[in-house]
Amino acid sequence: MDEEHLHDDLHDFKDRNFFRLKLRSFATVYLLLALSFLLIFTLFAVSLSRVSAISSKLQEVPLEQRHNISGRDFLLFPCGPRSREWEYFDGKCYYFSLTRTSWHKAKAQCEEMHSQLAVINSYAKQNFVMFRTRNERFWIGLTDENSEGEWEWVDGTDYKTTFTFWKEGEPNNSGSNEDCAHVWGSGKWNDVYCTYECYYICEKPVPK
Ligand SMILES: [Ca+2]
Ligand SMILES: [Ca+2]
Repeated sequence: MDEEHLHDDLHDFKDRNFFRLKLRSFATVYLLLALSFLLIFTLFAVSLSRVSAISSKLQEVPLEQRHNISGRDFLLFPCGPRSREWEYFDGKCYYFSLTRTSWHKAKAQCEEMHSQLAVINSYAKQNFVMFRTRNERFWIGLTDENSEGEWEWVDGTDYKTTFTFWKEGEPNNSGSNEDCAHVWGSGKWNDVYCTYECYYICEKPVPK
């Protein structure tokens, strides 16, 4: 009987111990669960941030490609792929007009296109212009309107110390009324009255 009691007691103790153990193991399981949730949450947050980083990088790709394309286009069209009527020569861009107008209107039209009437300050540039204009007449950015005989380039280039390419006998200020310069036959320069209508050459720096 006693022995049986003892056995019961022992059994009871074992049961209690078992529950305690079980409780402890439950706590461990909960702790593990909580930890794994935390881990999962952290991983999720990390991967979410990576995804958003990647997606923002992906959004940058087309921009980069656009840069590459424009870089490639820049080699083909240094004056800009959207302004192919501008011709590149020696670090600058030139526009040869398709319509004729007076010197002042030509000057204004160049300015409207963020450029100026061409300043021919070297034989290389003269050659380029001559090749391009053939025997047609084109205004250049040279005038003595302010003071007769005092020729001035529109960009302030010093006329007296710079290259000139006048036709023989020009500038002659014919009829005391010739204050604007253009290239004409054989590409040489002539002064003519400023309301004369001819083509014109604009120039601008290579766009950045
Ligand atoms: Ca004159
Ligand atoms: Ca003349």
